[in-house]
Amino acid sequence: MHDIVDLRSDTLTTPTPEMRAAMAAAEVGDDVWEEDPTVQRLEARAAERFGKEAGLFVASGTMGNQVAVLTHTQPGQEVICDADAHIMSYEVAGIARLSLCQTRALPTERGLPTPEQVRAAIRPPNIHIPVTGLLAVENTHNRHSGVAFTPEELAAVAAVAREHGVPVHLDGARIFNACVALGRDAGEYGRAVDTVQFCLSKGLAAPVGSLIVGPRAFISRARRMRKMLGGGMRQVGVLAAAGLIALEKMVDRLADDHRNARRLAEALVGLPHIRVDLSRVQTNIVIFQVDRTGGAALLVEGCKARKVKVHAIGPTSIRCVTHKDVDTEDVDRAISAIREIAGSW
Ligand code: TLP
Repeated sequence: MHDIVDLRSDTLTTPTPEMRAAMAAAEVGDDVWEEDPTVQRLEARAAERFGKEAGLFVASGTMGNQVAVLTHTQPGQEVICDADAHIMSYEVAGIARLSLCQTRALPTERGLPTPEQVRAAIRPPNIHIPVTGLLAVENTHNRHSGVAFTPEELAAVAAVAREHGVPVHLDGARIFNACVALGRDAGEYGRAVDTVQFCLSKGLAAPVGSLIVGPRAFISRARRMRKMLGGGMRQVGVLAAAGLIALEKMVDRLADDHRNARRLAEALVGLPHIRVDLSRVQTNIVIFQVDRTGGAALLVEGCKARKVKVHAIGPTSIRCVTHKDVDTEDVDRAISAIREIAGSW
């Protein structure tokens, strides 16, 4: 039990004592010179996990996604993604500003375009229109309450892109949540797409860092893009050491977060003014609607007064994310708080 129950994001997780000890003991070198053994170990392990040739350690999920887009595309091209994709909605228009590409946002039911949608969105050769440069998919899907797609679902959309010579990037910020929820291996997701970005600093609890994995030649070009963005870090083995523990030891416990999210979502069903779609709550994210004008802000305030932090992602939408620093008692406190507030309206 914690004094404050913080459900705003799994980015709030703090490093474990084992991570801190590993950070203190890490063997380091200058990583721009590719001489940091701990970073090299992390990059190799990450690549291996996804069945890819090489990996690149980057500062954040946003940097990983944007470096991937920069590396995959040419200026003036178009990037296809779901209309609620993080890569388009929450990355400060990086695709437009850094890669000089436009996005083709497809409205979807659950966050993954269908193969037919992708087929219709890929541009035919024509002097007037942009060239499709990339298909970006997201798993699990943040804005769709953490829904998890199977490798087969990703492979089906990727196949259409590949038919047209369009590469596929997976924003797998929470791909290990999908692996745990569906009992699938990271390698199966790696096979479905060309490149993957995944985060160490969300549910896996490392303090910093993400990886891009993909073909060796792609990763070499991505390394230059990372340098251009100022992401060439030096004795960064101190961070990679925590990342290795995240990757090796923190994946299986994500099942606890999923159980807690489900517990929360199920308790919300039937509360006055609250609507939740249980079919979407497969991992550690619970998004629910508050049927009252300005309801999200009121709920955030009410919860805060009860030492529970939740996040408004729209005027009537709330997101709660479970993680290692939220236990079952904490979840029950959040449930009581929401029940009390909604019941008083
Ligand atoms: N998401 C954050 C916020 O940016 C919204 C959060 O609290 O969930 N892809 C996905 C699917 C993400 O959810 C996030 C972070 C990122 C990429 C970016 O990762 P960071 O925050 O490390 O840049």
